[in-house]
Amino acid sequence: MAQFETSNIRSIALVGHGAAGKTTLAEALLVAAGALPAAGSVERGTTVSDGDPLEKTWQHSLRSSVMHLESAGTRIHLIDTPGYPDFVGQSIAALDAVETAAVVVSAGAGVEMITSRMMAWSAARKLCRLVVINKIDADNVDVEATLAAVRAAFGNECLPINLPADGGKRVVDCFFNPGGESDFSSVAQAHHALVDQVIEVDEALMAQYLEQGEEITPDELHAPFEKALREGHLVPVCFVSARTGAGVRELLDVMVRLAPNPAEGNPPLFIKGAGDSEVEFHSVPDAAKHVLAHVFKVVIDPYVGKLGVFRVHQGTVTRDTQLFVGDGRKPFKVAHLLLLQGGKSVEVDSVVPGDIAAVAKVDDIGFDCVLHDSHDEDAIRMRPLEFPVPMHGVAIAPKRRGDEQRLSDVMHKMMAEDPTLAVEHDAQLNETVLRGLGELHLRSTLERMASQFKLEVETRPPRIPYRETITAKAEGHHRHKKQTGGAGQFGEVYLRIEPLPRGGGFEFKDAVKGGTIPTQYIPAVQKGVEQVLASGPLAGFPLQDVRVTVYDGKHHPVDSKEVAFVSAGRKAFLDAIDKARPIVLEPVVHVEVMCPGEHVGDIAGDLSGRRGQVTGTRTLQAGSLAVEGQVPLSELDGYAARLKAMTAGHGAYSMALSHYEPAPPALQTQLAAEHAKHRKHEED
Ligand SMILES: Nc1nc2c(ncn2[C@@H]2O[C@H](COP(=O)(O)OP(=O)(O)O)[C@@H](O)[C@H]2O)c(=O)[nH]1
Ligand SMILES: [Mg+2]
Repeated sequence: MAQFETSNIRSIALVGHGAAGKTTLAEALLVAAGALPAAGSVERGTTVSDGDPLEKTWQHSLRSSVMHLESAGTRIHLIDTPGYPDFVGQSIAALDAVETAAVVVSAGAGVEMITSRMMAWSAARKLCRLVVINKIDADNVDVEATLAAVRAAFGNECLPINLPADGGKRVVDCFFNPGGESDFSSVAQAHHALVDQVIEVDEALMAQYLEQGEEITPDELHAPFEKALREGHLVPVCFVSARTGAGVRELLDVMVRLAPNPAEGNPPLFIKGAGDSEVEFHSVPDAAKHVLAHVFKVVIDPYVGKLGVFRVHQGTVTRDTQLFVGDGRKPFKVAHLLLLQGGKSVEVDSVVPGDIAAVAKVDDIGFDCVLHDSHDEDAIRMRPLEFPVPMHGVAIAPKRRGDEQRLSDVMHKMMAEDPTLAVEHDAQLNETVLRGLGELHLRSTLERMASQFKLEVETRPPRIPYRETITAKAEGHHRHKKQTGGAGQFGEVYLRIEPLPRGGGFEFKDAVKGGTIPTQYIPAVQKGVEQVLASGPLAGFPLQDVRVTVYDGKHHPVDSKEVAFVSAGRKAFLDAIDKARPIVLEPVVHVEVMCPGEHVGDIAGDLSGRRGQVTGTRTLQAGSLAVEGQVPLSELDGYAARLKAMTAGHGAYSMALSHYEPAPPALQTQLAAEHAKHRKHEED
């Protein structure tokens, strides 16, 4: 396989709402570049990127898929991503592997929920953006209106670089060689709009253009074009039909000639060191420097094992390179270096900045880790991405007895693949809760567990993940003293507790003076205190946002033992909580409901009726709207069914944790009473 230099590499993610045609477009691009003899179809389950058995049954992408092609001496890495809110974690992660986000919009459906989210997320990540309006072949689509909607939603810097012609059967170029007739608007005008927009970022060129009235060639425009892309001053719009192939060659041409190479994009931000010595730095896309590569995707296959998919940001990785994982001390040797084509792969000798490749069977590799080859630069990581915090939960237990350990192993494997999955243990009910972004997300996770790992589970609705905290400062004290025949037990602890701001977690401080509690017993006190955290005394929920300061105590030269201080620490903490006005916190989620316009009133009214707050509505297109709001999670029980009923099946929603806030008093009392009953039951 030919080697490519960084300047001849492009990395592009196809992102956007579900059913916009991303997977079909990826297929069409592979065919147009000759990487694939003929296009498969999503419906028949024969595409390169939806190769997973579950994707074939569901007929849409559940995971991101990495592909590559070659065109005009350029290697293009493509990442096809899922477009449903439930699977958006994969799409967010892909943004760290590319310079360009190609946001695919269906000409029929227009701007949708994930379209706007991906536009915003990729802008926040400083990616160059390209809008691809797909399905220009389809019947009854108003392509002109879709372009207008894109510009209304994302600004006038969205400018067509080509336009549909012959009723969507082909496209005409507005940039390199403008000419011909388009189905709507003038090609010459589109050309001038582009040139005007581009030269705004280059004063010298602007002067040449304005004062001397000189024509500017596309070559002269290249550098300012890239600058305009980098600064978000220009978002080119292309038109295609992934189905008929119209505009696909032209899109490939745009990717080769205009999409930034790694040196033309905005370099990503890395962080190294910890605490005060933490420094931020940008990678340099230079093949001769130290290696910096970022793992943005991990696939765990029961047969092949773990595959770490990474983007090279700096340096050259060759077969036999020794690489460190994050701050790991022991390097691993790259045995096989793979370029992926969906589920298949080809081996290559080396990869350089801009390349996306994979290594197999390296245990230490996890999602989001950085691979590097410098011994002294430890703890290197990328500026973290923000993923939605999963709140949709299901309590699970293995169907077969004795599978508990395997369930825990499999869930850890699945979490390593998916940053939007979480597992919680409900200490009080001794129950395992799996959390994801939505019903579909959890269902596909459980299906994968069954099909891929042959692990079947029973499910039931989980408890709401309430939390407990305190609202006042208080002091606590306990003296643990036991005299049982021989050696006694003695330990005494004085501590102070105070509330931390929401999200502050837990802090433990040792302020003991003069060794009244000997240093070696402090960990025992901390252990006792931490025993309380999993199940708070008020209603049995995890306790958070508390600082505990141990400041005094007493010990006995003979009878003081670890157990004594564990017990004293625990009871002193309970004593303090009792006086610190403990309360129950409830999770409030951010919801986004997408529905046809006529149902907006009902949806908003219904959310308000659920102690919710509607924070806004956004027009998407084609008569559909997104209603955004915040609602306590406990009020969303059965919401999927309710939404279906309200919108005759045309609504969709997603949610993620917003914050925790005090539960209403009646709910507090109820939860505390249930806990008291439960405890009494256990004591009887
Ligand atoms: N008419 C038409 N249909 C298309 C086109 N591209 C994709 N589709 C169809 O739209 C549906 C969704 O396509 P898919 O590629 O799975 O979309 P994705 O969810 O964005 O990956 C499928 O039924 C495709 O056959 C197109 O250019 N024209
Ligand atoms: Mg897809």
